[in-house]
Amino acid sequence: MEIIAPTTEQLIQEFELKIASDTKIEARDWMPDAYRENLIRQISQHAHSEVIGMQPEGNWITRAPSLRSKKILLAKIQDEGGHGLYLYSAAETLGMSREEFIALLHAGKAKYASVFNYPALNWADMGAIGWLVDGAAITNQVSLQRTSYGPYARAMVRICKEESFHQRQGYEIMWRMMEGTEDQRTMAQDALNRWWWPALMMFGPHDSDSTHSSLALKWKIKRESNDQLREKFIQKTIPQAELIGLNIPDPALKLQPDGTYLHGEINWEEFWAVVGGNGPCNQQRLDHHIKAHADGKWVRETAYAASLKH
Ligand code: FAQ
Repeated sequence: MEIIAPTTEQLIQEFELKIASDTKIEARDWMPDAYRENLIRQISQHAHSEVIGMQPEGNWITRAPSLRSKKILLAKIQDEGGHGLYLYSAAETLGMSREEFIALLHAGKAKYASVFNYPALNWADMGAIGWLVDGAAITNQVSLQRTSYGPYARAMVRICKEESFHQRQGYEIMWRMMEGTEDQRTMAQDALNRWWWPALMMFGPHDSDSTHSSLALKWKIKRESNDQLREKFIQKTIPQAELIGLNIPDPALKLQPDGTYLHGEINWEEFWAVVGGNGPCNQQRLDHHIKAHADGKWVRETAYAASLKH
């Protein structure tokens, strides 16, 4: 019997039916090129963010104020490395190798989250990063657990469990500092002042300026828009700041009768400068990654050689 290959129209129809019925798209399934490309771009950016994101906190492991805080910070940073691993693996199912992803990062052609362009200046920044950066990341990632691509969705489920611990450890640092001395309270407020706006920038440009959102939302790669997620984060984080006596560094902040907050506008010029590769620590982050990757070459080669023996 002759087997007739489906036409492109039939393949598109089948793909869109799966999207409409919330059936996950798997690596073996046919998918439009634009769907594959958008996923590769987003997951690669996400994976690079997890790994580059280890640097601002890694800088503080040797200066943690107690053994307890050092152990927690070490475990947290190690988790972020693991998240990068799950995400590179998910992205590899789309047909690009880990080496290609890393080469694009090193060539400055792949992005990572803008927030990791900012320096971590003191211990309170460990609190602000966990509370705000992981807090923003988890707001986005809870939504991404329902993304239409199976390997990405499954990676997100595990990542979210760990990210929620990270958010709490960061908030605990801030809370304890706010219960401490006047100097500690000043440090905590200063860290919030420096990390608040970069954390809001993590959600990307306004929906009206977002290049990829319309297709990503249509194909359920993204389940909520940049502005919807940013708004969720803002509304839940302000009460957390108030509870421990911190002030959100936004003069336009105003509580409305319905209990939600009006807030000010992000400095978009700064955002686009950072996204364009001109962030304060971009070169330092890339140089460090390139060096660490070169230093680890012998480990990769040894692990590979050992794997051939079994
Ligand atoms: N930074 O059209 P859209 C973490 C770029 S994980 C840099 O709206 P999209 C854990 C965007 O790529 C944090 N670039 O883009 C952790 C595009 O440029 P392209 C990472 C940005 O993809 C915590 C252009 O602007 N999380 O923190 C940013 O639809 C602590 C136009 O933008 C994820 O990556 C930005 N903030 O929406 C680790 C989540 N925003 O590619 C260590 C997954 C936009 O055309 C320590 N990603 N751009 O050259 C996403 O959900 C999406 O990619 C968005 C952006 C929402 C980030």
